[in-house]
Amino acid sequence: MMQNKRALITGITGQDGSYLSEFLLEQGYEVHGIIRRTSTFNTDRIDHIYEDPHKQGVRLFLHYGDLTDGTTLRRILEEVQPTEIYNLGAQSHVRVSFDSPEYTADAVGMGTLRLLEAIRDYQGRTGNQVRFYQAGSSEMFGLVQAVPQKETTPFYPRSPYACAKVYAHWQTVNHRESYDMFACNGILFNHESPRRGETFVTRKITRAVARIVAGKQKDLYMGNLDAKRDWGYAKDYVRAMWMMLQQEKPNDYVIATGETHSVKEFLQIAFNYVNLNWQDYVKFDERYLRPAEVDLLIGDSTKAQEQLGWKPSVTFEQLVSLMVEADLKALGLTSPNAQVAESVKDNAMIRQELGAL
Ligand code: NDP
Ligand code: GDR
Repeated sequence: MMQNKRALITGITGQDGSYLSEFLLEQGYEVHGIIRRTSTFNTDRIDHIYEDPHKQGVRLFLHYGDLTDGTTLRRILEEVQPTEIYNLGAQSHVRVSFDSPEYTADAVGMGTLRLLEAIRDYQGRTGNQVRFYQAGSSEMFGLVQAVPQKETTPFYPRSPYACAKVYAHWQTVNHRESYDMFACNGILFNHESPRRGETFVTRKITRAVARIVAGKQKDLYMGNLDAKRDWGYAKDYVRAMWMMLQQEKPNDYVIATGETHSVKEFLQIAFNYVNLNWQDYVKFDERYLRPAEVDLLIGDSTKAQEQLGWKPSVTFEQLVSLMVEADLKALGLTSPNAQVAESVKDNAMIRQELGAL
């Protein structure tokens, strides 16, 4: 077990925050997370690992705060004195960022700067070193400049979200170069799981498939079905974040599977899994279109594979099937196709995920 490893995570209640917390707790870390005050509970994804802080031996702690509130970020940093910070907090929905561009820029762009500046001052004053991970995105590549996209591919962001992530990326690089901080940018391509937010396309589809089977939904309204994404499994991707912070020197890494698939292909596999034809259910609604679209993402993670020893372990078909399985299970349904269901469980992480549901 490691000694004195203390992580602070922004965005701990999100998909990645929840998997990263589990992973770090398994590695022996003390984990602190920043949560937002909301009028209804927002801790569903971490409830299973949360324990009463009055108990002996508890290693997960939550603090109220917000990336738009610099004073609180500084106070939490002083209190927690983390050795590693993972900045996963974000208004992370690309379509929504067109509706709320200013807030998105504040939380995603300025929020990262606030955190970096807080760390700079804290390190300067105490001499304690903090390793920093910034949750960068393949959306920064935006309009296709080259494929596959890698660390040296120029950015061309196509949404307020992506513009803010580019700003956060360069602030992270600039703090590394100006103040000798251990700061890394992960440039992560889309990664999904049964814990994915219900309005992202993958989960929207798999949830709809289960609800259609259950007779709770008839139609599925969607936007651009031709967009292509490089989709991986979130558990594989949080491991990469941690690996970046264990290196001797800070650096930036693309994390991707190297395969691309269209939204249509996702629909086809998800509906086929329950022996349905997606064309019978999917309808078009222009409100799911974006003012500017990212047509094609496919990542080259050679650098991460060579330097970190990271590689993805879940195939596209396994990912889609896992997500449909999980949504069926959540509604108390079993897969209509036992053979396919068994083949999904080839991977130990998938078995664990489905077992825990
Ligand atoms: P989610 O949308 O699932 O989670 C976002 C998290 O950020 C939630 O915990 C949310 O809190 C929190 N949050 C939102 N606004 C603020 C704010 N103003 N201050 C503090 N916290 C805030 O995202 P993912 O887990 O999927 O992604 C994690 C990070 O990685 C994000 O930064 C995302 O942009 C980035 N990313 C994600 C990829 C993906 O495919 N999943 C790919 C590349 C990058 P609450 O629960 O209260 O809403
Ligand atoms: P993305 O994910 O924008 O890639 O950002 P999303 O799942 O929202 O969209 C993927 C593609 O599907 C198309 N699409 C639809 N999308 C949604 N949400 N709803 C629909 O009905 C629909 N129909 C078609 C979209 O146009 C798009 O082309 C995700 C987020 O997690 C970001 O935070 C992260 O940085 C990137 O992935 C990498």
